[in-house]
This record gives sequence, C-alpha cells and structure tokens, in this order.
Amino acid sequence: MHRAIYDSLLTARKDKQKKLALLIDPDKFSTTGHVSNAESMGVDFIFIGGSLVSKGDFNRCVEVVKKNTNLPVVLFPGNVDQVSPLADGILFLSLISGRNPENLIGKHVLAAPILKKTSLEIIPTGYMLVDGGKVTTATYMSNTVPIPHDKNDIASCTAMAGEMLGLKLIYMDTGSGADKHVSLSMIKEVRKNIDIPLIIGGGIRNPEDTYEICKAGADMVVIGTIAEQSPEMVASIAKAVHYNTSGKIRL
Ligand code: 1GP
Repeated sequence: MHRAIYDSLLTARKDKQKKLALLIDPDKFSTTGHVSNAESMGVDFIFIGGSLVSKGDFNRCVEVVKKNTNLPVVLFPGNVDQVSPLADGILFLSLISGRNPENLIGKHVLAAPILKKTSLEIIPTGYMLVDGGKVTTATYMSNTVPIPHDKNDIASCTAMAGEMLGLKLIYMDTGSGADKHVSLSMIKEVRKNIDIPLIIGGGIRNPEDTYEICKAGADMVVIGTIAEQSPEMVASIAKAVHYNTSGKIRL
C-alpha cells in the first residue's frame, strides 16, 4: 500500500515543519474560489467531509475540488457514504474518545470492502472529540461524550492508547464551529506522551492562536469555518503555521 501522504507528515515532523489543512464541508461548498487559491495561500492539504452531509453531493464535491487544486485531497469522513475513489487518501477515523462501537469499529467493517477496491491511501487515525464550549454536529452525531476541555490526563491516556493500538495519527477536534479550540495545555500534554503526528482542529480562527497551537505541539492545524467566513484569513493563518517556531512571529 502506498503511503506518500503519511510519509510526508513524518518527514515534516522530523524537520519540525508544521502543516495546514483546509476543511471543505460538502454542504457549504458552493464556490471553487478558496480551493483554487489554497495552494498559493499556503495551504498544504485539502480535507473533505462532514459529520452530516444533507444537501451536498459528496462525490461531485470531491471531483470539483480535485479539478481545482494540485494539493493532496484527503477524505475526513463523517460516515461510510463519504468514501470517494477520486480523493488521494482517507483518514480512517476511529473515535477513540467515545464509547460508541459503531464509530470505533462498526462503520469501518462496512467501509473496508469499499476501500479495498480503491487506491486511496488509508491513514489509521485516532480521532478524539474534546469539549469546545458547545455541542457541535460532530459530537451530537457521534452519540458520544467529548473529553472535558480541562481533562488533560484523559486526553493524553486516550492518545497513548491509540498510539499503542497502532494508529498512525491522533486528531484532536472540538468540532466544526466550536467556541473554543483544544487548550494549549492539553496539546502540550498529549504531545509529550506520543510520537506520532498530532492534528488539531475545531474553533481555530486567527493566526495568533494558530501559532501557539503549533508551538504547543500540533503537527497540523485544520481550519474550516474561518475559511468560509473570511477567506482572506487563510493566508495569515498559513503564515503562522509555517513560521519557524523557534523564532518570534510577525503577522
Ligand atoms: C472540524 O477541525 C475541523 O472537524 C474544523 O473546525 O470549522 O471550527 O474550523 P472549524
């Protein structure tokens, strides 16, 4: 199985380079504008997915995105029907912060034979929902209780267990549109206890927070809502992600 995307993340981590992913929600995707400009704005990956896709045509969305960017397109699926062979890879998410067997293994059993017929790069990912100040679609649809915002020990033990189970990435998310992003102290605690790449998403809205999140130990930051609301912010968030973390940031 090829692993170009994952290898690029490992190399970036070794070189202390941080990455930015732009999340496209198929329900909100109407213009190709910010996808075609994403690369020049400093985005490294396009993620596509949603906890609930009710209006958008998922496959069509992937097709249009692929046509409008050279960036790697990675599926971030909310359900089994969000598998498209047109993408480059898929985060094969196991919701390890929850105790809902469907999201831990059930949906994966259904998706496995579909994925087997594609050439998608499959990246086993420990997905952890963290409370971000309100109930998000992700939390509600997953039918799980998120990790409390201040329970760093639960987060780090969960991430450690994920790594010990052989998962290749940890993705901590407060959910799209959350009031708060994952706390810096939680990111630091998790970072200290695992060696695999760490992705942070949910509620990230500005370059200052982005810089601190990277400095705390995120290897990749995911933004969705801010890119929909203020596309002009993407370039400055990208700058914050790529700024050498050993120096002082100039925004
Ligand atoms: C959600 O991490 C993503 O899964 C993005 O969240 O839309 O709040 O940026 P936002």
